[in-house]
Amino acid sequence: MNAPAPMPDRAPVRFPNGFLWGAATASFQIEGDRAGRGDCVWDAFCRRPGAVLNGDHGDVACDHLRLMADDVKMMADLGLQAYRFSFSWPRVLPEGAGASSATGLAQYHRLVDLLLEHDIEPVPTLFHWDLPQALEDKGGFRQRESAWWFADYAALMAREFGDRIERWATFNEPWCYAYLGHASGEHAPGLRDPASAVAVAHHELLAHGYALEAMRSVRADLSLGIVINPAPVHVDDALGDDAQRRIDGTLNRWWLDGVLLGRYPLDVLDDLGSWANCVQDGDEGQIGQELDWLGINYYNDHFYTQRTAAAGPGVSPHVSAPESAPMQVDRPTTDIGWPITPQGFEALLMRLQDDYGAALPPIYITENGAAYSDGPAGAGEGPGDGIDDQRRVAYYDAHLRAVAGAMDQGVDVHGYFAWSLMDNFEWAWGYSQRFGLVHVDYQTQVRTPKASAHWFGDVCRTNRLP
Ligand code: IFM
Repeated sequence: MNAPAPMPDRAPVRFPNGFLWGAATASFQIEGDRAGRGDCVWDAFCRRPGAVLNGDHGDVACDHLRLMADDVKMMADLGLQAYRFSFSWPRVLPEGAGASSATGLAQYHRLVDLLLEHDIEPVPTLFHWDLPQALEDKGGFRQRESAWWFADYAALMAREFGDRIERWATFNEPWCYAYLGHASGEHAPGLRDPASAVAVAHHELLAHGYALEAMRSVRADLSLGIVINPAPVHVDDALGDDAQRRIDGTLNRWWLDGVLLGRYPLDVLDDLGSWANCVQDGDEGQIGQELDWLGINYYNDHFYTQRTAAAGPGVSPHVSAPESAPMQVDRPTTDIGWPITPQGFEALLMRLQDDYGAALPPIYITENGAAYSDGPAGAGEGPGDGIDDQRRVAYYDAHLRAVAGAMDQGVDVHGYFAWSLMDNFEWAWGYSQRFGLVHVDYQTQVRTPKASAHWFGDVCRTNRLP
């Protein structure tokens, strides 16, 4: 285990009045209640032997749909002002399209009611990777038609909830769904086909563009955004600068240029060659609809070197730089092995401002957080009765200071959501990685706020870093 990072002597930092503080989760990662919804790609992926660590799955997860009243009260007690969650598409449309489920919609109406009763703003995302399996069976986001499946679903949700929810995101981290799901195959649906990955990357953005239009035609007063996960890309000399450009192109510029400028970068289209033939005339303009806000998820900078035989049989998600492999760097890491690089967070926010200027809408940090295994005494590594996850506190403190540093230099950040409210299903890692402010005992479903939850709650309430 890494030693807790020392907390240097630092001055308190005050955030602007009205800065929005919250925590985030996603449907498949916490909801449970498998009976109440249609199959999604992650159910199928979890059933595939060896796909998910320990054969873990989302059937129960944090049992949040059953425990939602307690969970919302816990959020209020912690001092959260907003809660970012995702709607499960197959819970409201078990077949992905057609008849909606009254039960599924009622579950979300109850959640939204509870949040509003507790004065917590609901901030839903429409797609956080749990595509209805019924749609995957028709080709999923590889099919152009998926743009209209998604727009219809988005319009339904706007009609149901638009009177009580103002701020919405269409997609969460579409890069991950496209490239981890269809190129490296480490996520659902588990394909390893670069052409499919690029088609998914494009159709997700096309779906985003059509959804914005569809939702605005239901209600003109919604505040609509998308959540992406750009990161600074570093390469060593062995890999070289051109690979840096290519990785940066598909990881970062494809998404940012697409949604903010309404055009894909020409060098990226060149790199992708015939894989990008799925892009039709007029698509880029449709994708570049006006955004009310941009969600940025940041965990760490990315470091790459040349892939060698020693790097093992993995397939790179970076389809235009297949010769690349992740590089271990000599820096402290979180327990999932990700380097801790808060200075890269500030640099990323500055780059957004420098590269996109007036095209950049207000930014919300929609995810940021760290996996640390600290648990209650006897079950983990924390002392006493509490869970003294000071390493997570140090991570949040450093990254919030990076956000504040960028804001001091003019970057227009309006809010911050910690990932995650509670420990949950960490995709191919199963339940082995704990990102929560709140510890979850998966046997008993007992929730225990960690030291970081109390620390973060104070930050939310006081609007400042101590
Ligand atoms: O758990 C995920 C989340 O679903 C999407 N963003 C990154 C988190 C940590 O890996």
